[in-house]
Amino acid sequence: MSASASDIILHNYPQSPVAEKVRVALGIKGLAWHDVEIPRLPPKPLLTALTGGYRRTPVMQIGADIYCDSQCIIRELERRYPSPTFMPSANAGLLWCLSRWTDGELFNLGVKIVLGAAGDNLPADFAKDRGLLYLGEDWAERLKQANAQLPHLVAQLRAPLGWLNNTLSDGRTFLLGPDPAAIDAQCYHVVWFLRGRWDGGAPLFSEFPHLERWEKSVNAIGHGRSTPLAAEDALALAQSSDPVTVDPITQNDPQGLTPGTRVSIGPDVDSGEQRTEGMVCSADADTLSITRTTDQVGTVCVHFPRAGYRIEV
Ligand SMILES: N[C@@H](CCC(=O)N[C@@H](CS)C(=O)NCC(=O)O)C(=O)O
Repeated sequence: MSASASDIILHNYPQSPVAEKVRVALGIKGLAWHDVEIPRLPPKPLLTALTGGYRRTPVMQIGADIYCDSQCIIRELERRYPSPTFMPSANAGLLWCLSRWTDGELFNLGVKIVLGAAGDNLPADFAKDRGLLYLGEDWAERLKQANAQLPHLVAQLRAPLGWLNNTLSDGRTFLLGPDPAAIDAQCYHVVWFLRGRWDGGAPLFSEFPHLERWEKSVNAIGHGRSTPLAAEDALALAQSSDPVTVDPITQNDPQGLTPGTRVSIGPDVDSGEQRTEGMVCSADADTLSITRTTDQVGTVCVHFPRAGYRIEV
């Protein structure tokens, strides 16, 4: 199955909770997309050829535009496909603020519980890779702590689960009412992850009947319509496409970025991840877009969120 330059391609793997967030988001909008399955562990040469180094999951590609991070992906999906909206609410700004918590602290708590509960049962290469990404340099020590402090971590999770359950207790189908929103996908991915990968998930969630009903409603949204695509075909498509024009840079950039500035960017954590280098074509408060040219993929424009990412000039 081949793809065209305006098609959505998601580089992901089935077990990834952050990819599940985006798959549900694609379901909310009822979109068709191509599914490129990537490895769970580096090296991921066919992915990093497109991103310039960023190795996390998922990444969205549309022609020669590469969108890194679910925050950036959800924003771009809303821009290109505004209806039905991800924000059926007058409080879109507040919902973006809330998503910093779901995607940050709540997701990290889920990861600590899953890794901590698995303890010594994790394959060594997986433990080292994910340990560095989510727990930092001293991950081995922190993994032991997470294992020893599991009841404490569960207590941290139980409180917000109760808040969500209370919100849903008036019988609403989704968190904001009758229509699903980005915040449903952003909360759901953590619940999906914990239920699927932690023995304690099902017993804990059974305390929260409204949350479980909501989980079923989100699950029933589905993932839109996906068809498999070979990674090589996605690369060839990038090579034969041109990036879309993005609005030029706005004023007052706190880091003094202007079109043409050479920068590197990566997640703002000490995880030793390879950073992506390129030339700024646009930077506003939400998004940095940089261009890169290589023989393998031609010229691509790689888009990152500003929130949660560190840019170095
Ligand atoms: N802030 C990123 C987080 C992405 C993330 O950490 N994804 C996990 C998978 S759920 C990951 O990349 N794990 C390592 C990997 O897939 O190589 C986002 O929202 O997209």
